[in-house]
Parts: sequence; C-alpha cells; structure tokens
Amino acid sequence: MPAYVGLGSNLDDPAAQLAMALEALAALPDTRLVALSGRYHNPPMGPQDQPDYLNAVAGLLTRLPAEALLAALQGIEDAQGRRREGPRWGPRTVDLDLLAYGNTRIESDALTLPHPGICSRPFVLVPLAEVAPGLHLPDGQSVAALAAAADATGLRREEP
Ligand code: ROI
Repeated sequence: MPAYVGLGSNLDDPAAQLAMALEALAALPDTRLVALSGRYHNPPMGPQDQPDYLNAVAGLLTRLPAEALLAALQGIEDAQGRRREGPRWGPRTVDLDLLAYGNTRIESDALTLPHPGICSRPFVLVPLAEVAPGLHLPDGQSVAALAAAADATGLRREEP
C-alpha cells in the first residue's frame, strides 16, 4: 500500500531529528521508503512563541496495516524523546503524521484518514505534492491543485 507520512520538528536540531526519523522509517518491517520531499523551513502554525519548523513528507510502500503503521510512527516519535504532556500545539522534537494510506478512509478514535490537517496546512500540501503530484484524496481533490492554491508565504524550501 502507498502511504505518506508528514515529518515536522522544531526542537533539538530539527535537521538531525528528521534524518533520524527517516532512518527509522526506512528500517520499518515490511516497508520501503520510496520518496522524500525537500525540507521546508516555515513559521509555526499555532502559538507563535516557539521556534520555526522544519517539515518534509516521505512516501512509503508498506504491507503494514494502517493501525500498525500508526503505532510504529508513534514508536519512532517516542524513541526520539517526543513529550506528549506539553501544551496543545506546542513545540516538538519530532512529529510523524500518517497523512494518507492508499485511498483508505478511516474515522476511529485512534486514527483519521486522510489526515484532517492536510487541506489546511501548506507545510504538508506543498511537500506532499512534490512526492505525489498525481495523488487525489478519497473525496477526489487533487493534491497538486490544493498545493498550487495554498498560501505558501513563509514556506522556504531548503537548497539540496
Ligand atoms: N507548524 C508548522 N509550521 N509545522 C508543523 O509541523 C507543525 N506541527 C504542529 C503545530 C504545533 C500545529 N504547528 C506546526 O503540530
């Protein structure tokens, strides 16, 4: 199954946090890391009294069920010292969001797919469109069209 993961960090050397998380994604069982967007610097969405974020999107091919993949992502976050008791929308060492899992729609207590933040977050849409320009959300919306229409003010792609 193709799956897309949003990565974000704004604490403890974000570039190193993303690199570590990518190594962990590449090492997941029954999973291949097949695509990686550029890295985007951008100001925080939410409370502004926190450092800027580094965001990227990874494309996976996986045989893990969505719930197992989500649990694995949370395991990677925990291994990198993610604290969950901070303020809502506070700073984080690493955040791994399961954005889409094939065309699956899920609404359970544990998991909503596609991720409800995709459409409103330029720092998700723009890198997602980079790795999956032909992707459509289950409701038919084109990710490329959403990204082209997004307000990318403040989103700065890192030079390779
Ligand atoms: N803001 C940006 N720019 N990038 C993120 O990854 C991000 N993640 C979050 C909140 C706190 C909502 N803000 C963010 O979880």
